[in-house]
This record gives sequence, C-alpha cells and structure tokens, in this order.
Amino acid sequence: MLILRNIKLATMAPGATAYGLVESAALAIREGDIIWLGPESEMPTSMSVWPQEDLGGRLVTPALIDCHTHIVFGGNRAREFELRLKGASYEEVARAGGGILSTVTATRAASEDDLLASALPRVDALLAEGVSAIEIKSGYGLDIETELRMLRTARRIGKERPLRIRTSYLGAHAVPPEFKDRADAYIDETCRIALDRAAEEGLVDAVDGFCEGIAFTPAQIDRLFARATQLGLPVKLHAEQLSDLGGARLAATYGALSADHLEYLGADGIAAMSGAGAVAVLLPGAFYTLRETKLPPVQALRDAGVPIAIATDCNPGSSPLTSLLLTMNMACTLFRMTPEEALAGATRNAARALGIEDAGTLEVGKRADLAVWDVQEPAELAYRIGFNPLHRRYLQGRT
Ligand code: DI6
Ligand code: FE
Repeated sequence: MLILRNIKLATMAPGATAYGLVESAALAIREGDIIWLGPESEMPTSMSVWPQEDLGGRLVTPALIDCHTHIVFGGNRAREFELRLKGASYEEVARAGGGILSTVTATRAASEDDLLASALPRVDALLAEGVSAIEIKSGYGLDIETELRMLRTARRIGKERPLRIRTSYLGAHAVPPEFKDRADAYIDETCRIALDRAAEEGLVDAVDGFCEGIAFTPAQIDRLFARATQLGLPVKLHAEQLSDLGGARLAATYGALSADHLEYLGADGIAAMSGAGAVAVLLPGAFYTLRETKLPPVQALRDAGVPIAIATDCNPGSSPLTSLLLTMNMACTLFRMTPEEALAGATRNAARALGIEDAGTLEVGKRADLAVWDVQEPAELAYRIGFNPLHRRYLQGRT
C-alpha cells in the first residue's frame, strides 16, 4: 500500500479533456494497481495511515509505452545513412541488397547474448524516459532459427529489465536472399512454419507484416494472417508507408490491433480502420529519417475517430531513434498533432495498440505504471527537444 501525494495528475482517461488534469491530487496504490485517485482533500480518511510519498507538486502521467519497435537487431546502418545523404533513396538501397537485408546478415551472425547486449542500451534509453512497456518485433532473421532467437531475446529483455514486453512476429518483413523472387514460397515454406514454432514456444503476442512494393503483397499477408487467426493471435501491419496497397483495409478485415506508418492511407482505409476499431500507429522518426514529404492523414483519422498512437519504430535503417519524448515532439512539429494527442499516443492509445488496456491511463483498477516529471505542465513533455525531465518511474507501484 502506498499513497503518492502532493502531485498533479494527467490521467489521460478516455473522454477526459485537458489531459484529465487533477490539481493538488493524490493517488493510492495497492498490490500494483491504482485503487483511488483524486483531489488530496477528498482522500478517504482510512488511507491517511498508509505509507506516503510527497512528490513535491510534480506532474504524474501514465508511464510511456513504445508500441512499435524493432529494437533487437545485429550491426547498424550508419554506412547506409551516408549513402542516402549522397542521394540514394531508401528503396534503391533496399533493392541493391542493402537496407533490411544487410541487417538480416548481421542479425543471423549474432548470438542471443550478442543481440541482448546490443539491444539493452537502447532499451535503457527508453526506460530512462519513463517507458514501462515496449513492443519488440522479430523480422531481421527471416529464417526459422534467427526469428526464434530474436523473439527469445525480446523475452529475455523483459527479465533483465523492469519492463513489460509485447512481442510481434514479423517474419514477413522482407524476402530473404535465398527466396529472391519467390516471396510466395518464403511465406509457405519458412514464414508460416517459423510462426508455428514461435507460437508453440509462447514467443508471440501478435503477428505483424510489411505490406509494400519492396516487401509483401496483400495476398501474401492475407495467407499469413489466416494462420495467425487459426493460432488465436491478433495481427497488426506495416501498411501504406511508401504506397497505398490497401494494407490497412486488409488488416481491418482481421480485426487488427493496429495499422502502422500510414502516410499513404486513403479514405477507404480510414473507414475500414474506424469500423474495426484499429489504432493508427504513426511513426514520425521514420518520416523524419527518410525525409518523407507525404504526411499521414491526421485530420481525416481524427474526423473518423480512429485512435492515434505514436512510437519510435526504433530500427537500424529508417528510424534509429530511442527517445519517445523526441517522438512526441516530432509528432507535433512534423504531423501537427497536439501535445495532448502526442501524450495520448504514447500512453492510452499505445496500450490499446498492444492490447494491454490495463495500462496507459490513470484510472482506478489500472496498473500503477506511472511517470513522475519535473515539469510545470504536460505540454512541456512534447515541447522540449532532447531534454529528459523524468523524475522517477513506477512499474506496478514500484520504483
Ligand atoms: N518499415 C520500417 O520503417 C522498418 N521496417 C519496416 O517495415 C524499417 C526496417 C529497416 O530499414 O531495417
Ligand atoms: Fe516498423
């Protein structure tokens, strides 16, 4: 039992306006969950004997959630960064055997310990900003053993650090060299088999794919999602990042948790997502890194009532980003989201994109996953660039 007192709450509860702010507030935690919150003056007298922490008037928000990362990988792509600065496009680099496939080579060569050791500093950078949950995708193995190794590494991260991990199997990320021009065969002979093995080992929380000209067609993703559904696993999809292939629409037919990227999403895709209750996960770090100019349809998503989440997309190629606070700033500056939408995108809607709705807001009955900040007002979290005002983080009520 613990009372946090002398705080300012941004509950981010659904439907609440102005961040769900509660001034001069307190919050009570029992067995890792929030059991009461409100103005301190209204705290039940029975709680006055509980242990208390005075947080000096600081702002308390839900802990942040990074709902789309590829944080486990071998090597890095600084060379490709240089090439792109000399004029090569992301697609040209990919078609020339660089891009995702160069990370596949490095990831195949890495042991589980190597992968863990290289991922942990990136994970720690997120943790230091008050992140409590991270989604981690496979997809740089593209063979059975390496895909399994990536997912096992992701699970180990959840044991090595005080953090909740959700894994996504992304075997359909790219066509590996041994299946060049035989994407269908890859889906049938490797991708679906690796999924079965990974699911059997309990390594998969959701199934993801990359539906794009340089990756897989909707028909190929459809076959993978059919298997996911048979296994009882939810799906999500990288869709409409570089072109509109109707990926979001396909994902919606499977009741997807989310469709992600979405720069090229059109009206029919938005309608389908809205009907399915799928979250739109926007990834401003990839937009920024690739110097995209086509903006995701933020206003149309708002109008359709599609919840918008944001994430780092942490990966070695298109988004070598390990700051969710900077991602919030980019969502505002690049995508014209409001600071409140950016915070909702990194808390409430991110939780929904992962199917972990026991987190992401401050409400009675939710997990006490909290971030305590040295700021005056919540808009500061998105406003500042490259500054980390985290004072303390609680995961299920523990620091
Ligand atoms: N879209 C992305 O932005 C990442 N994966 C994907 O499907 C990029 C992955 C990479 O370039 O390594
Ligand atoms: Fe991604």
